[in-house]
Amino acid sequence: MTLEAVRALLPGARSIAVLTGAGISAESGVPTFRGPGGLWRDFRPEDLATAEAFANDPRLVWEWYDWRRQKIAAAKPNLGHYALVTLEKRAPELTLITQNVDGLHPLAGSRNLLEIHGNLWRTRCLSCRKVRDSREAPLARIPPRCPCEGLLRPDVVWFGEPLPYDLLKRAIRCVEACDLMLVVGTSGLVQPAASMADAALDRGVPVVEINLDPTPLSGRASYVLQGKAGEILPKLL
Ligand code: BV8
Ligand code: ZN
Repeated sequence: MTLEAVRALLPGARSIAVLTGAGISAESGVPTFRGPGGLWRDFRPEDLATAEAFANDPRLVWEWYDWRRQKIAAAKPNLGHYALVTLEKRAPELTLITQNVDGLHPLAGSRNLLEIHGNLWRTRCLSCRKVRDSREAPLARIPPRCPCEGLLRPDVVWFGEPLPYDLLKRAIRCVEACDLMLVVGTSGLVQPAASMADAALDRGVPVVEINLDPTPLSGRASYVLQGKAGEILPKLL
């Protein structure tokens, strides 16, 4: 049974790298990007999550983020998030790399966390560049403005924008140092996150995919556990 084989790998793992995507928050009621219900007013994420879309229509882009912030404000971490917190406590070393911007991993208690696509609970001012925490949902004013009168944007990485260099460097370094990698709830379509598993596979390190559906990684992963992250991860503990 694959689940037993993967469970047997955990006690001996010295350094675990975990990569998560929107699928780990699905059971918390947070819509995924490419699954059913993930769309908003028939827009594709690639159409709205760009600097061009924001420059053209900051109000539309902020209406989408305000909708997501309200959904996420009502969401709680699920058993998948908490299982990764437990695993981080047990393993000698575990780095959690997430593409998610929903803030549910830090809320669940994950510490060694790299939010490589940013966090939608932070804003950045286009004028004075100040980054702030902002928990207001719904936003009182759309688009929100800085006290300096500058336009605020969500502090997330949009398509066509580079990932924060230090976070990306740390993520690649931990994948290159790990002796086990878990890839949970990601469709494996967005780069550079989607290529991280290759850095582990190329070194012969076991890569375990946990996903509802097959993805481009499934054919190369060492183990594929098909199902819900909130059900599978606790069973691995
Ligand atoms: C960069 C933040 C270079 C915003 C996100 C052509 C033109 C332009 C660019 C490109 C191009 N081709 C490639 C690129 C690069 C581009 C890219 O990859 N595009 C894709 C669409 C082809 N990448 C970029 O632009 C990146 N930057 O390359 O910069 C550069 C370098 C130097 C200088 C200038 C530029 C930036 C990418 C980051 C984009 N930002 N988000 C926001 O979220 O608002 S990406 C967005 O997608 C989210 O972060 C999300 O996490 C991410 C990936 O999606 P997933 O997490 O995988 O979610 P998805 O819905 O797709 O899948 C869910 C999965 O879960 C499914 O498999 C499902 O089966 C599974 N699931 C569902 N329920 C469960 C489950 N699994 C388990 N349990 C469940 N219960
Ligand atoms: Zn400002």
